[in-house]
Amino acid sequence: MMKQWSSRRSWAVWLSCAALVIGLLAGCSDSGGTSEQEEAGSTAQTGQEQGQNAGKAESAQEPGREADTSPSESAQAEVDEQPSDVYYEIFVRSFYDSDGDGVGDLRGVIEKLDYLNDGNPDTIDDLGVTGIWLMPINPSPSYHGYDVTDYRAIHPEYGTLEDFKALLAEAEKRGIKVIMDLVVNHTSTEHPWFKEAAADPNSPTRDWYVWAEDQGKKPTGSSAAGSGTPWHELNGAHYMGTFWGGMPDLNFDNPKVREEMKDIGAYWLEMGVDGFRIDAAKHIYEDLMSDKGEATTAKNTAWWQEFRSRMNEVNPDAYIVGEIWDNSAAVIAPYLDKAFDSGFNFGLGESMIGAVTNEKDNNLAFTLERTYGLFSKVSGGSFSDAAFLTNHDMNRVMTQLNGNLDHAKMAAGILLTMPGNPFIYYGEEIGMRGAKPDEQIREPMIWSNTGSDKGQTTWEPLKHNRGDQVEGVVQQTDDPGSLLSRYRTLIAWRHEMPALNRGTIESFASGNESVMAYVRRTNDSKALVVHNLSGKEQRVELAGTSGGDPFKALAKTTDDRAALNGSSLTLPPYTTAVLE
Ligand SMILES: [Ca+2]
Ligand SMILES: [Ca+2]
Ligand SMILES: [Ca+2]
Repeated sequence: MMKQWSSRRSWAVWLSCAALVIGLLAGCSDSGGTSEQEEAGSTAQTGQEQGQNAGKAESAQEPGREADTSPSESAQAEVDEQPSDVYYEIFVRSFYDSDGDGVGDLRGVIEKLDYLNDGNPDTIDDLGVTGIWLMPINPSPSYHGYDVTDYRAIHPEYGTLEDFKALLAEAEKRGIKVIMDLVVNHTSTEHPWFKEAAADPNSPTRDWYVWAEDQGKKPTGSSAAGSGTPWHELNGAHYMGTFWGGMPDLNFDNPKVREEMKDIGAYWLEMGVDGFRIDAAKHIYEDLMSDKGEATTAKNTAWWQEFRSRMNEVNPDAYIVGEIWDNSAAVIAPYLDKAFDSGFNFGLGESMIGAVTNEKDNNLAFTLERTYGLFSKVSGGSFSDAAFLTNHDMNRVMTQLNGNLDHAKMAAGILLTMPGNPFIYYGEEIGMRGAKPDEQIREPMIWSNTGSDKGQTTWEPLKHNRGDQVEGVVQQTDDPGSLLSRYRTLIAWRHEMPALNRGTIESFASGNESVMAYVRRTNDSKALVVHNLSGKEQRVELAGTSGGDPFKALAKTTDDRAALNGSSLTLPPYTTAVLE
């Protein structure tokens, strides 16, 4: 994935980058380090931080409203395309149960692959995703799995290595890539490495962890992940656990830890895994609040470059996406330099939800255009963005939207016309709801409201997704007006239009604040995406607003009443359309 794009840079983009870096760095003041204690069992993080960040993100974008100063206008010959897949994030425990114990498992995922993508481009009753991200599947004492006890095995409740290999094979048949969560910042306290280390200060794995007394450090300071004190007392000593006492941080200054983690990555790639979602990527060395800064980032990225380099020996096309929980592009950027293909774009998620909630354009394309200029430069043209509305650590988007189906459809419309790899959190496509605590944003996938599906998982009682709160897959599947149908339609557009699939993005001034518009452009095609975010019919006058060739045809629309008369585009309420 990295090769063919690597040297494609235009001079215009290069020249604009110096200014971009300065501008983006200026906007990167505080990075929400408190957002990340989820698997620590903390329920402290609520919509508050997200709300604050959303405001920040929007105001940062305002300057773009006036003038379309697209750097690509003068350099359309070469754009940095972003090869893309649509990924679907699966919490295996909640997805589908193959053996009747109420707990989702890998055989259950296999049974539902046809729902995700049946491998037949002619059928349209499947979602059409081309990648899945499995949340942790290794053995763990916790229901969520983010504290691992064996990095080379499968959680017994989820199945066996043979089941996993079968899943890889069945997914490949259907053109679905499989990436898995890799949680290496910390292990479980139940991991044999840690049990030995804690029991005996002279054990071979003692130095695999960070002990204050051994390293001559004072067990003071506060966690960079916002979980209070990161030091936890055990057998007369204190170990580092940035997220939670049950998750002791590994010591990446120990070469044996580095070798072990590279071996583990290689092990899964050799088995056929297509890549990794890297948990807590910036916390490898950012343990304490006082660690934050460029020197720590440099140590983090040096480690991830070393990891990447080893993965390239097994599969240079492996896709690696990092969880670097920060809204600032300047914080993400260093990780795209020969380390990760993508960093999840947390700020974009908030911008998308903000725009549909307020029914107003916030010109997020303006920010992306500049962000991508920076990412393109630092990655040598090899990055792809990773857009998402929400993930397993956030209140579900339908809950954030107060159950507004029109808004949910518009959010999907923006997400699935973004550059790079959009990620869908399981159940988002049917409007599943959920709010913290964490178990309640990870409730069982709703296959049918009648409870008639034998594979329905039941490990967690439904608080937000009962039959009177959300319609199941079976209830939505044949309804052209359902949210599920909208997701299918939008993903199908991506498969049909190269500009939507791998184009870059340029802001487009629609002259109408209820309309969000942007151009997606590849080196030989382009498309204009237009969203009417409001509940009223809107018009956009295209004449004089676009550089280069005008857009002449309505290629796609979610509402047949949309019309292009000459250069005048009319969009019914809550409509997404694409022009060529
Ligand atoms: Ca099961
Ligand atoms: Ca199909
Ligand atoms: Ca760490």
